[in-house]
Amino acid sequence: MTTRIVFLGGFLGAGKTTLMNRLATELTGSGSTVGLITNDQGEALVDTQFSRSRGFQVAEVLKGCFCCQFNDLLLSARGLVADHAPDFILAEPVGSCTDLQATVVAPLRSIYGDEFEVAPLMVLVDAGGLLEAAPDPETLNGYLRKHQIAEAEIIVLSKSDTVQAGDLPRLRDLIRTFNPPAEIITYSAVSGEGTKQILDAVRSARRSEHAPVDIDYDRYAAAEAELGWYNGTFRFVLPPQTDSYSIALKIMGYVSSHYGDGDLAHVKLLLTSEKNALKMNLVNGNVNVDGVKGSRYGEGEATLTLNARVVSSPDKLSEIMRAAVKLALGAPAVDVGSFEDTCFSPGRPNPTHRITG
Ligand SMILES: Nc1nc2c(ncn2[C@@H]2O[C@H](COP(=O)(O)OP(=O)(O)OP(=O)(O)O)[C@@H](O)[C@H]2O)c(=O)[nH]1
Ligand SMILES: [Mg+2]
Repeated sequence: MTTRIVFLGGFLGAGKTTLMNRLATELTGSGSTVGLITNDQGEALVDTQFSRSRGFQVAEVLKGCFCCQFNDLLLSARGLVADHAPDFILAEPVGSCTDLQATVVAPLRSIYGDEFEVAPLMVLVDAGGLLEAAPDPETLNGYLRKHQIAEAEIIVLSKSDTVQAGDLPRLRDLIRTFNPPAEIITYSAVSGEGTKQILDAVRSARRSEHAPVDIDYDRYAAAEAELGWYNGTFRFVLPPQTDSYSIALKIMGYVSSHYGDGDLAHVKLLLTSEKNALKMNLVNGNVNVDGVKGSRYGEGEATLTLNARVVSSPDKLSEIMRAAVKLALGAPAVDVGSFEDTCFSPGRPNPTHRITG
């Protein structure tokens, strides 16, 4: 028997984890079993902890994207199958990753087709982000975002609630200039628009059949290397009635004051204490809060997981993230008990397989 696997790609902050959790909720609600796979260049992921806090089975592929850690992806998928026999595996590649058709989808289809049924590649595109800045293939970031769109079989035009309805036809036309045959589904996690269409595509028996799209690995690698990639975990003790929301907002405020909105691809944090848990995201200058558990007030043993993907040198980013935490914990006078963090620029992608035929 094969397990259906659905890849949800798309640029940093496009809404992949939010959609993945929504789909998992809908699918489990209708009696299906679901396993999730998250992915990152580093370790200590907000996305994994958030998805686990929602009660889902989550496997992680760490220290490299699915293409470079293909064997880990395979082990993770097989582990979910062995332990939970999911009807669906939903997998979220790193947001700066592309060439998934050649390096992930094609190898799974051609080498492991007796184990996995690979759904058409879904790629999320942030409608608000697209309206603000169409991918300019002459820039490194634009080249990467354009390739992500070009290799998609289904484009999820996400966050439709952030643009005027009248702008949507223009955005769909823009997407078609990069990828004429792709199916485009307009989606909003806020209004629920498009959820049924996406679920229909996930549940259908339709398989990926797209051919890989040419790519210049020098430009792709240079686009990824523009980013500083910070993952940190801080542990401390919060006094009673500490305002977690205020701590999170101060961190985001400090980071925002040091970088332009266009450079802040995605900063996300999860702050959990014995009393509450709070997730906050900063994408393109917009802060979003997802209450995870309890009220805004935390207390007791607390853990802060902080992930930032910013156009920056790693040294500068690391310094700013540490300073942000120090400043935010200064007002309630909390001592950072312990922390570990890493910050780097992603290395050149070196895929395990690359099937271009
Ligand atoms: N307004 C609006 N916000 C959304 C929507 N979908 C996601 N978001 C918000 O966008 C932010 C980023 O969403 P994520 O799901 O974490 O994005 P992602 O693509 O997984 O990001 P990376 O893992 O960093 O690549 C979060 O604050 C979400 O709440 C949407 O449809 N509308
Ligand atoms: Mg994510």
